[in-house]
Amino acid sequence: MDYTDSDGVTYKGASVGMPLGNVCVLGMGKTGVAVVNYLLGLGDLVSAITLYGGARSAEGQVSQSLREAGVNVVLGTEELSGHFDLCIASPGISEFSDFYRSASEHATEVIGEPEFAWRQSPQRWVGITGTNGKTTTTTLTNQLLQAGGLSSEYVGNIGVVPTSRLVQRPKGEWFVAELSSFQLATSRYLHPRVACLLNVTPDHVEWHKTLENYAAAKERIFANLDVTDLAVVSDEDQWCRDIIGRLEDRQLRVCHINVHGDPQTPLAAFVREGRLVVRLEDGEHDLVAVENLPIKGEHNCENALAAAAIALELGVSPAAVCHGLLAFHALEHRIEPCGELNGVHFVNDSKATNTDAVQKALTAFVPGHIIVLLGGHDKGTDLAPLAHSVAARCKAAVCYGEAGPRLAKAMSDAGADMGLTVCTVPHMKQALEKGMSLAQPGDTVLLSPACSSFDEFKGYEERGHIFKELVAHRIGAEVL
Ligand code: UMA
Repeated sequence: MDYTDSDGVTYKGASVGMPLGNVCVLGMGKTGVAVVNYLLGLGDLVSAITLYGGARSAEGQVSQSLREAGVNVVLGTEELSGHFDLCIASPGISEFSDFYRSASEHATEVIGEPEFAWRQSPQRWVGITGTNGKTTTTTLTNQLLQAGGLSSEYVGNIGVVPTSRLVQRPKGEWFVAELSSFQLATSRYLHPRVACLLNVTPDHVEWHKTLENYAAAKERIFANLDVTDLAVVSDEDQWCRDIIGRLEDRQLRVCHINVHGDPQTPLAAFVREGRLVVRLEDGEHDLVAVENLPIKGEHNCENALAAAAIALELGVSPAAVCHGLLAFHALEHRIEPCGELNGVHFVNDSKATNTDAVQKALTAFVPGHIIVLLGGHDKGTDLAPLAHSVAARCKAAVCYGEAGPRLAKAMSDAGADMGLTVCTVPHMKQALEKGMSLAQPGDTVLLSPACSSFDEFKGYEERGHIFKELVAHRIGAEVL
């Protein structure tokens, strides 16, 4: 199963224009529905389409209209029956679930959705993964490619199902794909021209079962790279450094990212004397000063280095990269400034759903002037490293929600001798009130919760919106 395009390039494992046989799709969310709609458009290349909605799926408008279009929709079960040539699984369905296991027993092959989209349209993919920073880097990379006059769009975990964009995808367009560990775990031939790994820190163990599996899923982004491709990898955590070692054993081109200094490798993206520098085979590009980047914090500097390296590799001029970097502002819910009152700044970092994201966010502000609001649904993560950073950088930690008492204990244990004020309140609203009462001019009240939001909200977006509304309300009330 290989495909050679009109430019004579062969893509191993791609299946453009080939018969797919009897296909089944797992999951009836965004991914499942997009894949089924695409399959319906393939006509005779697909002999039958079955959609399994999962144990909790129920009859509704979506299932009804898909049935009318000729899809065999099976709801309320995770047990497949019959035999399928190919099964495409939604990313939320763990490889270790009964649903996935049943699919493996009833299908010749089970793959994830980005793998399927790649097989159908394998040219010009950039893949970006990592525990944190994926969405910012994906968005910024897409913007830099466009700044350089390239045609590109972002797809993937960021919220745009790649398969949903295939029909209208123009020839020559780049797909800048944010790829989650869920999506990568089930990939096989997926072969980006540039693949980027930003970091690996503990997350999503409930899906992958072990941290080793999680890291291995991330590493799959590089599985099919060859010597003409580029791997862009941070060398700042041990998981990434181990992966770099294996990539270099394969003689691949690896661009090391390091915000603390020149890694002295032939290909590198790093900070030197406060400026972003990217070194590729064509020489060194001194880009912009870190302080002029609109996105703040060490981790954002790393994201900018990664995006710049990718764009330069793909032929964007250094001038266009600089222009794009200086024009790129924070995304919603990621260290997003959302108001100021009497010299106190308010920042919404609701997207920080794990401890590592909070530790990174803390680097964006003046040490000793941060009041961090931590709390939400307790994921049971080890809190010691976070507590150490909070104690070193913050003047106060206000803990709330289900995880509030455990967070407060960890913060108190680490901050007892360092003057850290620690308080516990029931909900986010009271955490903001408490934070405001502790703040003085020059301080930042930072919502960077380190937890998911499901004890109080529908998701991190809702939490962030409500936080911003509360801040706006308080600012308005004080001003009036
Ligand atoms: N389902 C089951 N059992 C399960 C899980 C899912 O039956 O255990 C079925 C149900 O029918 C359900 C459907 O699958 O309705 C939902 O599928 P899904 O959970 O894969 O969600 P989608 O709507 O298809 O969205 C997915 C990604 N979701 C997940 O990875 C959980 C979205 O990432 C992604 O934006 C979208 O595809 C497009 O690529 C979200 C996410 O939370 C934002 N990602 C994680 C993260 O960023 O941390 C990885």
